[in-house]
Amino acid sequence: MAQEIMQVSPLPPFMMKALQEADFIVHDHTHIKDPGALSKVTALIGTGSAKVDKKLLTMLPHVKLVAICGVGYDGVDVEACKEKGIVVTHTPGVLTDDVADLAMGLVLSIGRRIPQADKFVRNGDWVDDQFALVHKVSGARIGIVGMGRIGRSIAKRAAAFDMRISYTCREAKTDVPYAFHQTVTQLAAEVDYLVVAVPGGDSTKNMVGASVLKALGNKGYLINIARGSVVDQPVLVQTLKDKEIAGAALDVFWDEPIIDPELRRLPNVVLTPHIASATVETRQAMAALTLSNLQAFYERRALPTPVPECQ
Ligand code: 8YV
Repeated sequence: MAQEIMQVSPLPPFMMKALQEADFIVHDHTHIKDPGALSKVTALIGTGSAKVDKKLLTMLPHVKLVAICGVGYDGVDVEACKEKGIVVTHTPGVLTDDVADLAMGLVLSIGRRIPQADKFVRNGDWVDDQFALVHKVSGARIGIVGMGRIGRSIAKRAAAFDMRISYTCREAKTDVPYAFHQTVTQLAAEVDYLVVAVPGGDSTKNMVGASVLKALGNKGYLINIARGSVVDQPVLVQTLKDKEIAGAALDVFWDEPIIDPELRRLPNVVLTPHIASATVETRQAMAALTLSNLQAFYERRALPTPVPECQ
C-alpha cells in the first residue's frame, strides 16, 4: 500500500522523483489539496530549513517520522516529537566534504579577496590600477568553532594549507592535535580566521556576538557555514560597517533568502546562498539517505541515521 507523506519544505525534483518511484504519495504542506490527507500522513519530509513545530504536529495525529534531508535539524522541535513518539532522522556524513570544501573556499575568497578581484577585472579597473595586496592565507591562524565531523574536515583541509589550527567546543577532544580554547571569545582573540561549524538552535543562538567579534579584531575574518542564527547578524553588520573586523564570508543568514540590504552593500563581505552541500553528488547522496530512512521506517527496520536525541 502506498504510504502518504508530507513535504514541509521545497524538495529538489530528483528527490520527488525518487519518492514517487518508491511509491510514496507526497502531499505539499503549503498546498494541501485534500483536507482529509492530514489524517493519512504518517511521515514528514523536509530539508535542513524545514520548520516542524508543535502546532504542525498537532494537525497531523498519525505522523511517526520526521525525515530531514540535511544534517541540521534546528527547525524541528525534537522534544515535541519525542513526547509524541515521533522519530527524527537526518543525513550526517554524506555532506561533510562539501561543507568543509566551501568553508575553505570562503576562507580563500575573503582572505585573497577573489570575488573583489574578479569584479576589478570585469570592471576594467586593471587598465589603470593595481589590485591592492592582501595577506597570506597559507600559514595563517584558523580557529574552528565546533569539532564535530565538519569541524574536523575543515581542520584537515586547513592543515594542507599549513594553517595553525585551534578550536573550541563543549569539551577538549582527546583525539585531535589542535590547540583547544575554552570559549569562542578566547579562540577569536588568537586567530586570523574564525570558522563557525556548530549546529544551530537555542544552545548556539547568537554565540558569535559583540565580544567575540571584538576579540577577532580588525585583522580577523569571520566565516559561517553553519546556521545564520549562530551569529548576531545586526551586531556583525555594524562591526563590519565600523571595520572592527576585516571581513566576513557567509553562506548562512538570518531570514534566508531575504538578506539585509546593508549586508549586501558592504565591500568587505563574501556572500553565498546557502550552498555548502549544493553539489549534484552530495544532494543525491542526501536524498538517497533520506529515502533509506523513510523505507526503513515503513519496513520496520532499524533507521540508518536517527538524530542523536532519538538514538
Ligand atoms: C541544506 C543544510 O540546507 O544539511 C544542512 O543542514 O543546511 C543544507 O545541506 C539543505 O538541508 C539541503 O537539502
